[in-house]
Amino acid sequence: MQINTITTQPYSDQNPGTSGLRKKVRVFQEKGYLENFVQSIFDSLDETAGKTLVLGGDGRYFNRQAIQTIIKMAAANGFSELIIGQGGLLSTPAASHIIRKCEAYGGLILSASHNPGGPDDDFGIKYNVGNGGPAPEKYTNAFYQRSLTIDSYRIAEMGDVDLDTIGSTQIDRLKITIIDPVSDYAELMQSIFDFNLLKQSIGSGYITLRFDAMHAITGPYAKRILVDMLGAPEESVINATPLEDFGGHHPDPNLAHAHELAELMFGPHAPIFGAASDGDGDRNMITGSQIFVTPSDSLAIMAANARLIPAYAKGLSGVARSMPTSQAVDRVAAAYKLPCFETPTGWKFFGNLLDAGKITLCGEESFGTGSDHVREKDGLWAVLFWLNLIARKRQPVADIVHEHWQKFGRDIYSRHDYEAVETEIANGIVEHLRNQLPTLPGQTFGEFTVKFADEFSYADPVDDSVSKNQGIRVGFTDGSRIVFRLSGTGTVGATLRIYLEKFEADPAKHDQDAQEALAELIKLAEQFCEVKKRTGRTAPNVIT
Ligand code: VG1
Ligand code: CO
Repeated sequence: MQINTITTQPYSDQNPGTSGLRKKVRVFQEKGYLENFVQSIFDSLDETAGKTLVLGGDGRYFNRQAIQTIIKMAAANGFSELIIGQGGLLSTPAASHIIRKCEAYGGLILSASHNPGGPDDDFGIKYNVGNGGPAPEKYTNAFYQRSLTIDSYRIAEMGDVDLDTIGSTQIDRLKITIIDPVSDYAELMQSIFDFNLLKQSIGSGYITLRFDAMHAITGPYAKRILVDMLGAPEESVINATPLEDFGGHHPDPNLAHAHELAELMFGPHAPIFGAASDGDGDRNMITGSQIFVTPSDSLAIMAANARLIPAYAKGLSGVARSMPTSQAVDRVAAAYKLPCFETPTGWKFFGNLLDAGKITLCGEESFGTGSDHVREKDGLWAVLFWLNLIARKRQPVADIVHEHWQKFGRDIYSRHDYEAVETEIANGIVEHLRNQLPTLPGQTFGEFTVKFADEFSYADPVDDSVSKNQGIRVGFTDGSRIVFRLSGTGTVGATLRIYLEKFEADPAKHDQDAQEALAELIKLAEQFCEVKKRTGRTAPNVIT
């Protein structure tokens, strides 16, 4: 095999964000752009020679081309085996599982997750380490530093590999194995949940369900597991065919983007359970007939009921949530005397806690929940968790949620996103917020008195690494919070996220509309950050 060393110019913008490097497809198609980043990753790893790499993506536009390029580069960089999902497909949690199961050195996942796909939209690439989780910051910093000085990459001269036929081929010293992307993952799910009970509950008609795959990666996974294995009717899975452009939609599971499902769930013919997942299959939206479960509540409810699920029957070692996620899970942890950790946004911060056995469950407000079964958040896992819970409790979703609130109180929660804000304006907002931090504590605004105001910094209890500037928090004496941070996954300008939460202990007030209940905090957030004033906008782009 002829290996060529190609001279290249560094790009200055290959700094991975919250979850890998995400850019417009056209940027990735620029000369050497993809190659530079992949070589920067390979150069930063201790070793590539003789190692196994897992490779797959969410099937979005440019997936196949990128995979062919990466195969040739992996061959040139001395890897000895590549494990690739058929068709170049692997959901993010499935990739995480395969890395762990095959004891691979790491994996490359090609996805821009919930961002739209197509020639004019987004693409992304992320490196996962041997535990199956996203590379921690010390790696991603190294990738970025390397990308700033890179002057050549290595690529093998070889034809395109057939990605569609399952089986192994040997090309010189490189073994390439194409695997079924679903079967290992389906087997893992079967080892966690009570599939017999689920089959009965679905077969008897007690559980009726609708899963919206949003034309993204979870279609084949949901069909195999929910329809073939658990016996749900074919029509239970909608938008099940993965498309390169997700049918022109945002594959983002929330009430705004999964509107077909939302209409059904709040209409007269709603099934007992409805859910959706995102582009790469790691997010989940949970709904029941006439009710939407916020991701923060979902995490808390899972933690409170984990013993009902076979894999967690012995109880949890601890729980964790990202900083902007509501404190609902903290209340469960306090009641059950479980350790509870608060980490920065992004799944990479849960890895050490999971590896060290300090936590079993973790989640984020951004529709992400997961456990120690893999090292990524996992959409279908969350769906099966809820189905198993409904089957065990024999209660509809609304009853499960209301009972939980009665016991623990409700953390009324919402997130407001201002997307594609001019970078300079967004930086100005953050600066303005930062300047106010020293003066806020002790001040009273209407019914709210500021208890603390700071910029979140995280010291990892396992490896003592410190991550600074992870979002601005304003906490009030009654436990309410407003959090501000800039997104690290967008590809146009900056996205300001405002997270709002308020605790309500009184069951008589649990049915309030979140936007109404949070109205005072929403006003206060504007007073602090001036996003409307500074951008001239009148409302957020997305409210979740
Ligand atoms: C967002 C979410 C964060 C999540 C990340 C990756 O990041 O807020 O909680 O971990 O997306 O999820 P940011 O920096 O834009 O707020 V995914 O499903 O897009 O890989
Ligand atoms: Co995702």
